[in-house]
Amino acid sequence: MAWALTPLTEEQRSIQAVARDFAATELAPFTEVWDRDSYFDPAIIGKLGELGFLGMMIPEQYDGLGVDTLTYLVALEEIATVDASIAVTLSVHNSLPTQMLLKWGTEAQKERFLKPMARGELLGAFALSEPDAGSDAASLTTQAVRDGGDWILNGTKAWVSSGTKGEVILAMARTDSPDDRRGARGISAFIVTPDLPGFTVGKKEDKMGLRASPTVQLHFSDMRVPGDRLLGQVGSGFIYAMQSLDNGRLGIAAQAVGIAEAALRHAAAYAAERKQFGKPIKEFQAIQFKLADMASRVAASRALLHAAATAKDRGEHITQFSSMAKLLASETAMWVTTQAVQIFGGYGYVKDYPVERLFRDAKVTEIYEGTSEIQRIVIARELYSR
Ligand code: COS
Repeated sequence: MAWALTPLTEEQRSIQAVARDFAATELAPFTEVWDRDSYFDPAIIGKLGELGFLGMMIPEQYDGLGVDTLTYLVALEEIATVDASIAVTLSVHNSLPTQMLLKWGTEAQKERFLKPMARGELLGAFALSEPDAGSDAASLTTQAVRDGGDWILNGTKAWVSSGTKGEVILAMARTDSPDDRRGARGISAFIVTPDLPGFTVGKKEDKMGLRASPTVQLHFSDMRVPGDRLLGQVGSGFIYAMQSLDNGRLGIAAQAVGIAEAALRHAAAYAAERKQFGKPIKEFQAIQFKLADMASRVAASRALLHAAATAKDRGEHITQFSSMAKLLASETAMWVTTQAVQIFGGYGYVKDYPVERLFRDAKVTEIYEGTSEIQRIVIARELYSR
């Protein structure tokens, strides 16, 4: 049913097949119970690491797989059609902390953190948001103060995906002083690890969806961070975070396309089986029209995402494209899963069928890594920036 809108190379098709097989054998039997128990299985990370899936866009020189963005997103979509929680774990790790280290890390930082992350030995996380700084990310208040060669960090980060298991956390903190606030330019990026004194994992969120991906608060209380954990330049952390989110949003779009594709497949199969008024409900135009619209929107989302991915691989500026892909794919995921629940009727509203979970999982794609409203702001602003 899912045809490739962008012709894939043999290598891309083979990595896609590896992801599909992995999802069918290693994830599908457990997805339902992990969702029910809100359980994250760390063994999966080791297995994905063995496949190279935790270093997908990291060059081989740093122990990664070294594939292009399209290959990565095609594999991510396959994982997301089966388990959107594992997909977001992969997306965050591959799009945000590893890319930040690759782009702005020193050789010593790459040796120490990036290489084991690419091998799947250390899982990465990204800590930008705070309890009072979400869409307005530049208003974050976690403060970093120099102390000799070290930095002392105080503050709370919120909505950190993989936060309980994150072993390398790229955290943004203010390095400007209270009497000389510099807005977005007063923020720097730090490589934080859970062994630092003053680091604690706080509240684990009890979420509507993506229940097998742990989301937590992190507390930094007089946390002493060695000077060599600063990433790049002082004052550039917000820019690094924004540039990285341009990539991250492609990952979330791929996750959303996967969720929508899964909902479409389940709904189409159910409509062929379910009989009412003496015939399968797929014989009714009311259902056919829904399925046709679902399939069209999934295809459009995938096409835009693949176009954005190839633009990125050509080195083009993708801020607008990436926000468009995320906006279209996430709103498609929410709409398609809603239609799928409707096609299932009462059976869609209970946990006996996967569309109930897909509906819950879809919602957050319209919220995290920038809400749909923020994507519209970015898209509109870019219209005037050329
Ligand atoms: N790439 C590179 N640089 C970027 C950028 C991007 N995509 N977006 C912004 N910047 C730069 C700007 O160019 C500006 O740099 P200068 O200081 O050199 O002028 C700086 O960052 C500040 O940008 P801006 O003034 O646009 O910041 P705002 O406070 O207006 O915020 C939005 C912009 C709303 C787009 C940003 O806060 C945002 O994306 N919010 C959502 C945050 C988010 O996605 N959080 C989810 C985290 S994961 S749960």
